[in-house]
Amino acid sequence: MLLTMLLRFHYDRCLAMNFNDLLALTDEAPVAMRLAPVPAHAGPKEDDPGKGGGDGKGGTETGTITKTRPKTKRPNLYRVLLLNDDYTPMEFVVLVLQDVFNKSREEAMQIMLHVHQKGVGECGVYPYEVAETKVTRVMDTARKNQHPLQCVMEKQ
Ligand code: TYC
Repeated sequence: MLLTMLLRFHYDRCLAMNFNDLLALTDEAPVAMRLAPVPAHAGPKEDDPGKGGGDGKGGTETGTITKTRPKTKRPNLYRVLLLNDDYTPMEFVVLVLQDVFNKSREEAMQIMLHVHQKGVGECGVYPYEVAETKVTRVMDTARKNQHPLQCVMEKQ
């Protein structure tokens, strides 16, 4: 009878304890567990994977936010210039400006007159290979027609 009462008392005490109290009674529980109560929520929130828990497997994953820069480089530009001379006919220069540089008749006339008066004038600004092709076309056309017209390019 006494044994039954003792057992009953012990059983009631155990029911009144929470899990941490029970852990504190056992020698198997690690010291940290016995001293510190387990927080109700110790892991990362499922809807907030970026905070605290890393990949959810216990690691601490860190991310680096990098701003990606576009890898496009602006090409070097070259001015294509016509030089004046005393022999190339004005009409030939106007036709070249229309054909090679895609100028309107009026624009071509203006550029030709500018070169005629000032000695040099700009036909356009282009990336290296485009400028080179235009210079070659002007020089080839002038040579075929036996005109001394000169065309050059310079880095802008
Ligand atoms: N000066 C030339 C003439 O009087 C015309 C000319 C204009 C020639 C422009 C070249 O790039 C030039 N016939």
